[in-house]
Amino acid sequence: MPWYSAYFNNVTYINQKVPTLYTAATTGEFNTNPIVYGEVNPFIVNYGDLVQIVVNNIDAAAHPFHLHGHHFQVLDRPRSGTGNWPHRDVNYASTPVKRDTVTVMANSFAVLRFRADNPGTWLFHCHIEWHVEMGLTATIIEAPECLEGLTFPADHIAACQKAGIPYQGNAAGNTQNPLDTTGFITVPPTDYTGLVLLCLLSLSLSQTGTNQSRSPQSQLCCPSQRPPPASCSKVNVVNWMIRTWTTR
Ligand SMILES: [Cu+2]
Repeated sequence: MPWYSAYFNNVTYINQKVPTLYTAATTGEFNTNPIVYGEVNPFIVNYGDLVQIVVNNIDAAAHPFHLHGHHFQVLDRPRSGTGNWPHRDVNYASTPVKRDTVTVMANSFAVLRFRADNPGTWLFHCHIEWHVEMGLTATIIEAPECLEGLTFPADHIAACQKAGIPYQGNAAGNTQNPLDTTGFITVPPTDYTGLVLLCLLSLSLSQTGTNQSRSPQSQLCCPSQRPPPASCSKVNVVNWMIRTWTTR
């Protein structure tokens, strides 16, 4: 069976040796550099930013996109065949619907927004699980300055040790030089095993637990000593393009 891949902006998600949240926690100030995370489609978002995600779906099929860590506003989601986003914000509702999943129609687009007030490493992915295995996933590294030095429950570390998964350093587990990409996984697996999916699920479950344990007040607190960038009113526009999969 051939392997098919799917892409955001020509990049397909490839699972790395070190889970992304652990890399964010253990690479110091390098954690604002997307290089340290490997080919997980990392997007760095500053604390407090209003993030706008535009998904241009140039595929002939609809894809239900799901974001971890937030309920985003759906500002626009026109019907199939509309084409790409016209690069202008028009006629958005003053009280947009909020969802954690939105189906982006075929050959069309969606405009989504959320406030970056929940530090973490959050996956944005198609919810057709086979498409997750094909790499139709991106990773939002939200407020990395708040993730530096993050500590983990002992049973999380024990689970990594039991499974032989490194939990420190960059994507390949390099703790001396986080910018050294030696050992990064750059080639997708050659079979559909479900293992990638299992790993993603375990990561998202642990993050959900962290999210739920926070009080409303602490959601606005950054545990880091590093001051957050002064960009709280900025709108980051991220244009993510979905490409039809191709055989490798
Ligand atoms: Cu899909």
